[in-house]
Parts: sequence; structure tokens; C-alpha cells
Amino acid sequence: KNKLNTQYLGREILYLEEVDSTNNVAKDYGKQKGNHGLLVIAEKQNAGKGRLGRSWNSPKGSGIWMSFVLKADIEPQNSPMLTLITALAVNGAIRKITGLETAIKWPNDVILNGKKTCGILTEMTAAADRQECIIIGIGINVSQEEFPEELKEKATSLWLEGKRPVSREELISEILNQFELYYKKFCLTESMEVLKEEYDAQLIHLRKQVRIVENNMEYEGIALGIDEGGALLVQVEQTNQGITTTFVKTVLSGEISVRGL
Ligand code: BT5
Repeated sequence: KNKLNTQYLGREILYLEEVDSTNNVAKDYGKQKGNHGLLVIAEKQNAGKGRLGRSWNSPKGSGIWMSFVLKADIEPQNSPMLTLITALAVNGAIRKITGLETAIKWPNDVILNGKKTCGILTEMTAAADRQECIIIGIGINVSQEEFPEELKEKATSLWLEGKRPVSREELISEILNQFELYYKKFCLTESMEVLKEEYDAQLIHLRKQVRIVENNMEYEGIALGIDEGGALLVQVEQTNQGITTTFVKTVLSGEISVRGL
């Protein structure tokens, strides 16, 4: 059963058995023709990518490894917010289809029982007509029974947590449906203004102690939620010569770790 009811997203699908990275394939297509809404799906990735040169484990048939192309009219500097929009769509779709209680870990993870079940990678490239082309990559662990040694502690799959089979087709359709709706809302202001509240409600670390690692700097504070630009606001206490001051720090990028996770 196909429940896809999008206008443009996933109306054109490129399905491949094996690729290096669906983001790379989508980028090549986007560059040449800028196919707005083109979806690339693979059964297996040999060189799945994470952020900052990290790799993404994508074994055959056990996950959703997909990327789509947006021929975007938005300002390039606003594109990192699309990662947040995508997290909203993925989190909402997984909850709806599986009933599992996933949560968002800012900026690009979906977490289930303390472990990562989805990662998102947003990239940008200039298309032949120079219009900005955005690639959104989504990796979701669906049916893995186990993970390689180095991921055991931090990764999980929908099967491992729910013990029920999940239809990838159904989940993909729901993600695309939800993304299109969120994207439409986002484009009204090109900010998280209208989605901020909904996003914060799904944050795993809202009002909790978090540790931020940013360019070799580390600090701790209480996560207050995101601002309109998609940055994470963290309330930090600092004691200097016996005087404690509290201020709100705006975290733009960086690695965020949540205590106790
Ligand atoms: C991400 O990076 O989480 C972005 C992952 C995006 C993957 C999709 S799959 C389709 C599309 N095509 C691509 O080539 N990529 C996208 P980051 O936050 O940097 O997290 C990467 C880290 O997550 C790794 O260094 C590992 O520690 C961990 N990891 C790797 N594979 C994983 C998996 N399958 N499940 C959970 N964690 C994983």
C-alpha cells in the first residue's frame, strides 16, 4: 500500500541496489538537472557518510538509506535548519508508524532508548543554473539484529527496540509526507519560528544537563531549546574568583553530548 501523498517529494525515485553514498548520487543528479524532489534509495551503501568525514554503517537491506534533492529558493545560510525539519519529519513518522518513543537529539539524530537509530546529513551544491541545490540524506536503522563492535554501545534499530517488523515503504512515505508539510511551514519565514515549540517538545535534552563540545572547547549547561535560527540555547553557569554568573550561550554547530546517555 502506497500512502505517499506529496506534491513533489519522491514523485521521481531512483532505486539502486548498491552505491557509495546516496547523497553523492543525489548530488550528481541535482547538479546537472536539479530534479526537485528526486529521491535516491539504496539497499546498501559502501561508503555511507556521516558529518565531518565520519562514516555511516549501511548494511544491505536492513535500513533506509536515502537522499532527496531540493531545488531550494531559500538563503544558503538557512539550509542547516533543514536538518532540524528533517529530524521533525523522521521523528514524527517513526512514532506514528511504530508507536516507539523516539526523540530528537539536536541537531541531526533520532534517538531510541538512549541509542542512535537515525542520522541526517544535509549538503549543498550549486546546480548548473547556479540555483542552490540541497541534498538531504537520511539513514535509519530498521531491521538490524546486531551492530559492529564499535557501534554496539551507541546504535540501535527499530527491530531491536520494538521487536516488530516495520515496512520501509510505509515509513518512507510517511517521512516524505511529513517533510513536505514542515518544509512548507518553514518556508513561510525561513526560520524555526512557527516550528520551534513543536521541535522543543521532541528534544531529548530539553531542560536537562548537556555537555557541549565545540572546536576543542567543552562546557556544560541546561538545554533551553532552540532559537528561531535553529541554534541550541544553553544556560551556562560560570564561576570566576568566587563570583557565579549565568548566561545563555547560543550553540551553532558542534558536537553535543547529553549526560547519562
Ligand atoms: C550522521 O552523521 O548521523 C549522518 C548520517 C547520514 C546517513 C545517511 S544514509 C543516506 C545518506 N547517504 C549518506 O552517505 N549519508 C546519508 P554523524 O552525526 O557524524 O554521525 C556519524 C557517527 O554515527 C559515526 O561516527 C558512528 O559513530 C555512528 N554511526 C555510524 N553508523 C551508524 C548507524 N548505522 N547507526 C547509528 N550510528 C552510526
